[in-house]
Amino acid sequence: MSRSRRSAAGGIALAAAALLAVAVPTSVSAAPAPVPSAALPASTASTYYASAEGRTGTALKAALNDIISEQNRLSYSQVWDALGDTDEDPYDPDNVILLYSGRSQSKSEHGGNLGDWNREHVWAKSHGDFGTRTGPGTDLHHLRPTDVRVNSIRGNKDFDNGGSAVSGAPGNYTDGDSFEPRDAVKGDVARMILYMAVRYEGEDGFADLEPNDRVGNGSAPYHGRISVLKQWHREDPPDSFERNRNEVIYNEYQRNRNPFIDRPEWVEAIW
Ligand SMILES: [Ca+2]
Ligand SMILES: [Ca+2]
Ligand SMILES: [Ca+2]
Repeated sequence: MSRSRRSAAGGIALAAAALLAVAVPTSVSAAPAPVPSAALPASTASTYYASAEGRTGTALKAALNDIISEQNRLSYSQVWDALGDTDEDPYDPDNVILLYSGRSQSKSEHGGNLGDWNREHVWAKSHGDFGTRTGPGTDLHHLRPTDVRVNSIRGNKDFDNGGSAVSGAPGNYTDGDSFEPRDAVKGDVARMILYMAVRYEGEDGFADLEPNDRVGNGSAPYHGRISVLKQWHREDPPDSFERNRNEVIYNEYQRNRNPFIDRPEWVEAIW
């Protein structure tokens, strides 16, 4: 896993260097190009989030809910192929990268057998009891390919630090009431949970999903622990894989975005 991530960064650096080498001589007389925001081209950012700009707290959360609730919805069976695009291994278009184990595996090896990958609901689908119904049950912004066995070990546990090592998924830990993902996806997990809290406010036939600071939430529409998720969000900011995933969901599937990938500072502005 770490090897593909390191080479991803190296590849981007090389590509950027190549772009610079080409661009500099031809743009000598032009004004310097603006530095793009960390996540989103300025043209998209200024239009997509226009009604949220300058807000904080509940006003920001409400504005973002209005924006991201305009979306296309998938069936649960459509999620298989969609995850093949959103989570494609940047160095092997036949494979996806599994969230917790970091394994690169053939897109076609999905299903319910040991060694397959399947569709993990990062916001556990029992928390608010939405199951696999179109809506939160099929929302790509929190669905990820995972190893069948590791998905089962995670179950519907809340997220928190600690526990014993999960075999076959280096860097992941679990105990009786919580799960800690590997460092490289800690922030991804946090931003997925917080997306769900903003997107689902009890308005479309599903529960109002909200984070809290507990573990053992069971079937209540809450997910913990917010203090830990905020720490993970700070320690693992969005990278190119996560930003690309947001773009693919926006451009090719749902037409909505995860604001916390585009604008990480909005986590603190709300929570
Ligand atoms: Ca625990
Ligand atoms: Ca990450
Ligand atoms: Ca909510």
